[in-house]
Amino acid sequence: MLPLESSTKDGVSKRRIRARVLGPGACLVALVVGVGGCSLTKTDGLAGDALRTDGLDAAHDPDGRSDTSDDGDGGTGDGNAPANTRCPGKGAAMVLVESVAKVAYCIDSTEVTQAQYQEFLDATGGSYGQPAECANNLSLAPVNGCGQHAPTTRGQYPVTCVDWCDARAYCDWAGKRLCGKIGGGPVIGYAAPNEVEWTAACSKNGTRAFPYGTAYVAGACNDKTLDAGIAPVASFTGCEGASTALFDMSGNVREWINACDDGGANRSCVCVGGAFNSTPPATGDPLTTDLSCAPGDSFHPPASSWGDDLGFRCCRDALDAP
Ligand SMILES: [Ca+2]
Ligand SMILES: [Ca+2]
Repeated sequence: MLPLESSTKDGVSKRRIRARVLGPGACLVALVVGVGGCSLTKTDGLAGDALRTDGLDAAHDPDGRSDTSDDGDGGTGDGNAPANTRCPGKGAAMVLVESVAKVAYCIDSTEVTQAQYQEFLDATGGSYGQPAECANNLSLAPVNGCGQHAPTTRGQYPVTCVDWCDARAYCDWAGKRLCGKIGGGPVIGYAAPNEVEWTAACSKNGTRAFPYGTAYVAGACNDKTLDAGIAPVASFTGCEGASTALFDMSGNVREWINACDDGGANRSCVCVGGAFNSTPPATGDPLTTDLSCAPGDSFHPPASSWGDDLGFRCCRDALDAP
């Protein structure tokens, strides 16, 4: 069994699980994320450019457009990178990236915000078709009593206190998908980091340990160094990367991805990137913190879990270039 920390607040059981190398969920992380750590270690500060291909960075406009990333808003918290016509969908504007295999795909420029999530709840009346593995997910609303869901006053804060099925449903409604395998579908068992949408985008296809570079920078992103608590998305200009207009891939809230074990309704799913309460690497080793793009010690709680430090963002295939 996975180690479990639980607390009760307002009669609601809150579960947060710290990853250990135990159980099927841990195996998944070891395969999905741990291997990424190995890859990053090899390339960190060394010949990372060997893995790069032209057009990896949305800043270089792989679609030939000039507006992909130079939004000029400087991360003011509105989370609104200019829309990319190759990345349609509701919610956050998306950043266009390209895989090592030159597959173009899109990732939300920010964590999904409270305002964006509320739009989903309002539009659907809180009811949305779900796959069989989410049959037990009876509510799409953030868990009452967890976090501070107040979309009218905290609209630019990331939505939290949503479980994996809630995140999946939102992304589907938005015409996107919960970030998973490049090309679509879930990450099941082994996947190289460069095959995982979220991890590849964060690490610039395995060439960076952190979204902003190869080494940890204290204060760049919203983690325990700042002790600032949760913040509106895209608040920290130093936390932009690995593509222009891609924010908070490290810290603020950790993010569900479509990487679960095969446990059915009781499966565990991976959360990536760490949160405002994550401890930075004491030795500089990216494998010692969950704030890196491919952490050695990540989270993989049951899909039904939720927390005030846990949100998500969405991905999708890019439309063909015009
Ligand atoms: Ca739910
Ligand atoms: Ca984050």
